[in-house]
Amino acid sequence: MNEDDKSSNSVELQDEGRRKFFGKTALLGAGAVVAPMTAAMFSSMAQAQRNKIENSPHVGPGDLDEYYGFWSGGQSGEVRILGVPSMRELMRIPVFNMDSATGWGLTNESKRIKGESAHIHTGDTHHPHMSMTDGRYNGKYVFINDKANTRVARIRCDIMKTDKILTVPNAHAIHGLRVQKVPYTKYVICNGEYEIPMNNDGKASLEDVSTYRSLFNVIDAEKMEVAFQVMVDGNLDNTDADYDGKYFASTCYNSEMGMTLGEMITAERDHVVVFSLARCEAAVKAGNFKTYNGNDVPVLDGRKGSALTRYIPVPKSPHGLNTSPNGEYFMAAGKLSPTVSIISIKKLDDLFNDKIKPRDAIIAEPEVGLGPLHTAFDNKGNAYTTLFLDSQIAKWNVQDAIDAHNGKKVNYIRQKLDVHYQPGHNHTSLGETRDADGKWLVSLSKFSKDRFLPVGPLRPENDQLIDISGDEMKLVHDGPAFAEPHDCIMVHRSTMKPFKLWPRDDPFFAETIAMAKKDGVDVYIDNKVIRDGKKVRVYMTSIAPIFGITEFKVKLGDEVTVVVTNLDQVEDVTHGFCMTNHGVQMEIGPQATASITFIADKPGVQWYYCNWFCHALHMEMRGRMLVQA
Ligand code: K7E
Ligand code: CUA
Repeated sequence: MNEDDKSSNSVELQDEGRRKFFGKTALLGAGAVVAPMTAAMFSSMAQAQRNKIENSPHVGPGDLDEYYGFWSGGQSGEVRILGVPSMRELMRIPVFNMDSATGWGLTNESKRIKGESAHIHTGDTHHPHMSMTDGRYNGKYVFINDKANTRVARIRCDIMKTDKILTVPNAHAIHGLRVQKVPYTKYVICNGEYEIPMNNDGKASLEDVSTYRSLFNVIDAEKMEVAFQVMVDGNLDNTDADYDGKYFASTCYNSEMGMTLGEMITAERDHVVVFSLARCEAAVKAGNFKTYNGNDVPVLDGRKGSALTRYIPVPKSPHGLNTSPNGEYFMAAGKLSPTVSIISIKKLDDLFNDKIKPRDAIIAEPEVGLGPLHTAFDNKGNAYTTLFLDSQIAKWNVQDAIDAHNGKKVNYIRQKLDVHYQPGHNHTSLGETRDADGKWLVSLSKFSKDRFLPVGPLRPENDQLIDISGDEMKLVHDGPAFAEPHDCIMVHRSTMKPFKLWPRDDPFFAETIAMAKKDGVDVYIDNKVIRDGKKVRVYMTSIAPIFGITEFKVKLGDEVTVVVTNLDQVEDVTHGFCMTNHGVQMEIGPQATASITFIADKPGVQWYYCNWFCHALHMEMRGRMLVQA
């Protein structure tokens, strides 16, 4: 590829590496990855040049996106990486689910990470959020909740794999999740949505609900352990942090503590609960907490009247909670009310010192439309709220809404744009950080109805891309998505530094390497079969197109662990290992070690093969296991 031709699209790290990669791969003859330069590619480069001016969603063949999008995979239990603005799906990161392609949930490495919940292969992910430093994405981790099994996972962004999964004790159904933004992500904050008896030991009843509570959870982001929990009144929904490192806020519905739908929506008002981080940390230090359910996690009492929290009344059943990127406001979307409640963060010190009443912290409550769920922001003082019932995005000006609240005659609504259909979350490029850039808005629409070819009764969702760089929002792309991306974030590509090869000493497979060492095996050199009673460990290297061991023998009923180390040093040359008829397969990335364990319960010859296309002789990359009866 010609340097000059590519200069209009120079990406900090990717392009240079890509040229090298193409060159190397071509030498190895590793398949049809080298496309000749076509007229279409030249014209797409010219297009890329124009993109800079027009904010076009068009990303031509061979051109790279400006943003990494991290998408929740909803009930699939995974996280997906999309390129934005092309909306091309680049990768799937299995998290709570089991994944046939990578062996996630099957390999010993992933089972160790899944820990006590390794037997659970379902999840319901909603809220992916990246770690920050001083209110800006730092490219280190993405955190995600699992509402279905009360878990929180961490994804390492250098390898784009899940590296920690925590089952949160005492709580039930982790829903809203965000990170501390300032000074850095020391804590991940998340809401246990459903109220359960404290303790939940089988002695409580369905009738007496007086001990039922929902918990706000503060998790140490590095250790991935619960630092403390705060017990509240009502059901916590969504949450966000300020830009001062002082307060967290959560929407809280069902202040009635009802157990049925009818009971949950009787009160005219519910709350935004604000948590004082300093007061909570001081209470933990002073020992002002209780423990429950036989574990030692400190649970603070943040119920109404507590010094740790303030309950700000807002119209009933609020849902989204979003901090404006200028650090001034928490915004709670009304859901059942057509309003967004704007809380002044500056007033929270006075509220906590009882100098003002809770409602005084609300400085405006603009009406934006029916069914407001979530709000996103640009860099020009505008907010974008999804209207679930109206199937629209309302663009409104925050200062105008505050002025209108104070009696000035201004129309704060800038535009309403139809989306298709029924949007839940929306998210702007960098909009939950100080770097909000006002370029793109994604509307995560829950229904696609007639927007795509019908594919049976189950339809995709529709993630719509909207250009917000001009005065008017413009819908530019429909993106079908499988179940069900609640939320997404967009991170500028300059923030991301993913590895091209695995570091040989990566902690991801360190325990497997340690096991090999105990067996006297250097996984980067040796090909060995070790018998240890009924357990057999098979250590083999792989380098395209051959496994280091092409035949081995075990006895019927042996527990066999196959450890494969990929010695290829070429980007993108991933091998696989699949033992036919045994339900095991996995991916081994370049320079990685991976292992999988199964019972040799079928006598006879069993072929194993590489299930990731790696070479012209990939089909021949296989070997035999003889199971002796
Ligand atoms: Cu609104 Cu789970 Cu963030 Cu869905 S939640 S929309
Ligand atoms: Cu190795 Cu295919």
